[in-house]
Amino acid sequence: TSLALLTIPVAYLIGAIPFGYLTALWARGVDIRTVGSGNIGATNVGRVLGFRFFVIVFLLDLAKGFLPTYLFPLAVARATGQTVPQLGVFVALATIMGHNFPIYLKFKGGKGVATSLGALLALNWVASLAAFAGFVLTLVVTRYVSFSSMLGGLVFLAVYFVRVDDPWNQEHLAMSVVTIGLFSLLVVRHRKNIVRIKEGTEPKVSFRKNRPS
Ligand code: NKO
Repeated sequence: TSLALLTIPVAYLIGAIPFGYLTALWARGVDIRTVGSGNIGATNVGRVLGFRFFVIVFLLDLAKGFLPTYLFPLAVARATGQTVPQLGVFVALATIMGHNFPIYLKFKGGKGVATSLGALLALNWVASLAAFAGFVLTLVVTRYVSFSSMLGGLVFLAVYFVRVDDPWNQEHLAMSVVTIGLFSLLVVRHRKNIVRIKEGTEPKVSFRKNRPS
């Protein structure tokens, strides 16, 4: 179990790697926290540096959630010959806490959208793919990334709870509680976006090339 316990701080430190901040700094020398929405996520990096940087940061932030959540429980099982129940759920949570509250950036991090999707993909790919589909559809209709992210989270929650047999039994309790907690965190992290959407000042994305806003 000591090896299992060690995976949690390691997952936090991996999740805390601010790929959006680093990409903007290395590619253009800009501190992404001072431009656009000020967020270190893929959306803001794409907003400031261009769409291909959205893709790069999205995939890196997704990977830092997915890889630890997928690999650490397997590695622990291999090394010790025992499976630790629900270890993946806690590794997932640790990577997302790392992204949202990174030690390297004085604990001021992102909103946890891409990292949550990556981590949850390793735990429940069906609900995760549904969430991503919900995100894309909502984005096409509303053109608000923030609103689409929250709706994606809601789709994850809905699909997870519809498909699980008993969410409160031993086997699923951790996942059920963490899923609700992550969705709540996702909404809280978007509170400024929610205010802007109500005020009508939240920027929309454009799907056309060479067009402002
Ligand atoms: O700069 O405040 P901003 O406008 O950048 O950014 C708002 C945005 C922040 O998030 C990002 C990451 C974008 C990733 C896009 C793919 C998202 C797929 C959605 C699935 C959501 C699953 C979450 C499950 C939680 C329970 O929002």
